[in-house]
Amino acid sequence: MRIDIITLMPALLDGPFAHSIVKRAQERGLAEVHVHDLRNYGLGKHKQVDDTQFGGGAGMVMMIEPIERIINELKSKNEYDEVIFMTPDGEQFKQSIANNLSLKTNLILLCGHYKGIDERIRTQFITKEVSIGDYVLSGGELAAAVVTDAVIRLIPGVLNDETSALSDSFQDDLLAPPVYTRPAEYRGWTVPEVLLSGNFKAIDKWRQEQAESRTKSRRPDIWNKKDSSEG
Ligand code: 6GU
Repeated sequence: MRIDIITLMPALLDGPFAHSIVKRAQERGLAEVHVHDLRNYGLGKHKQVDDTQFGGGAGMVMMIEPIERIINELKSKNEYDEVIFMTPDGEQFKQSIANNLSLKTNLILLCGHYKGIDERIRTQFITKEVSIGDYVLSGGELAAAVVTDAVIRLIPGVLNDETSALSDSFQDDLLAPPVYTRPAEYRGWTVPEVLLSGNFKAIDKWRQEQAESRTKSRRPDIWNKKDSSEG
């Protein structure tokens, strides 16, 4: 999988992909993340990328042409499954979207900034709009990092333990059960007996019950949706 991120703030994306699982995915040749500075595609000697909005009002708006230039350049080299605009008014990102995107080959993520982008970019170039939650970030970069991480870790071979992505919270609309490691007792704080029992049937049952009770109490919204969709 190849992910191309278009941004006016490439420095914001220096960190997230140079470490841990996304780094390993790239080292293993399972994913490539390319960050592109939109400024390089700006107009004129000032590399202009934004302008005031028609009709008046505060805040600059990102112009069509620089974005068209870079999208066309990328499309001339790769075929893209989706051109995704990162925006707080997009579809709320969730595990099912990450699962879906992890099956794609090439993705473009466009990070918005300032007041927004010329609406014609959205209508002409964008195939999907994604938000990571109901709060406003200064730009789409951190959201793009979130989506990139969530998607890349699902690619087969990226995680060492192939089963671990499947047991994540949300993967089956349940929160994950609690986990413990050595020592079995610390300052008198103990580990649930069943986990030390070696009885894997009982352990599975306990984990399932814990996952369900956690989901019920912490995320009744997810629990109730689950009931109605299964009933
Ligand atoms: Cl994708 N962008 C911005 N600027 N703010 C957000 C967001 C995206 N998702 C949640 N808040």
